[in-house]
Amino acid sequence: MKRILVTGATGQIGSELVPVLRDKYGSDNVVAAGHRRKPEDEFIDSGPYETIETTDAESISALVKKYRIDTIYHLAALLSAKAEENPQLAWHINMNGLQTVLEVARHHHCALFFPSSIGAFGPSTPPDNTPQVTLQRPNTLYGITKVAGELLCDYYFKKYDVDARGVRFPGLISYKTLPGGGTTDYAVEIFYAAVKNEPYRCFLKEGTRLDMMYMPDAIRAAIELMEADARILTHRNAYNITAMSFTPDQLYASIKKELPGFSMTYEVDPLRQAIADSWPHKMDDSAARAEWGWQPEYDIESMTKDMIEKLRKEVSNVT
Ligand code: AKB
Repeated sequence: MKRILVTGATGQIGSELVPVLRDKYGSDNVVAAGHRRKPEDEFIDSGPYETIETTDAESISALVKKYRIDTIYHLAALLSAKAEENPQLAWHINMNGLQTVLEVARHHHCALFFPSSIGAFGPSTPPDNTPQVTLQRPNTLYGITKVAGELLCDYYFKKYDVDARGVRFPGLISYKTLPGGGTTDYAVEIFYAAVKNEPYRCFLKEGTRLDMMYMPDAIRAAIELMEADARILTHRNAYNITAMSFTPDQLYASIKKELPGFSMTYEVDPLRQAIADSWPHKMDDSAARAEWGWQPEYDIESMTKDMIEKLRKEVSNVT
């Protein structure tokens, strides 16, 4: 039986990963750890919750000992646009946080999941069918922490035998928790506007094509990778994975099929546009498919339908 610690548990990925892990491995075996933010009562009531500082090795070690943790999903990080606003803080949280957790994993023999990103690529990377192994010269601080993170995870695997594994997530679309501070956040915000019958002003320009994925696929990918037999993994840190690739206008058209009255205009944010322009349009995820059987379930149509249905319920519950 796995005993799991999830850092960044109250964030966009963590708030959906924790309940799935608790269903699968048992509530008491999954410790959710967040930084200050007070989570929903439902989240605390469903299993152990602890407040941590991701760069404080002693307190994380103490948690790992207390709960006899053997696997860490290390999700605590600043997203791309937030990281550009405060690069020093982003380095501290994303890099020093990862190194701290890798050290804890080394001393306590834990496996570790690290979420890399399309942000690990840069303007000189081939943008179409971006290969698994290719040029990685990102020009954002976020991207630099993601490439360095991939390399550090590989280093800890080779030097200290830490079972570190990771994926390069595309933009993630979800209805439970807003992302906050990312470049792909438009693809989440647009649904909130649509279900509230409000117009949406998109901060990326028409034609900006990026890889995307619906959260249930992302959660399944993380768990399947961590469950995979170590002997079949070659590209551990980190695998390209994608589910769909679209532009804001294509997402708008897909939502309009469901909600014909919805309207969208563009008000481009130069910071986030520049970040998006440096990222791939569509990654080649054949290594993940071949090595551990990665297969997405949702495409743009099925994701759009499900998002609208689920978000309508969420929005009507809070109003
Ligand atoms: C962001 O936009 O910063 C993230 C990512 C693609 O890594 N969603």
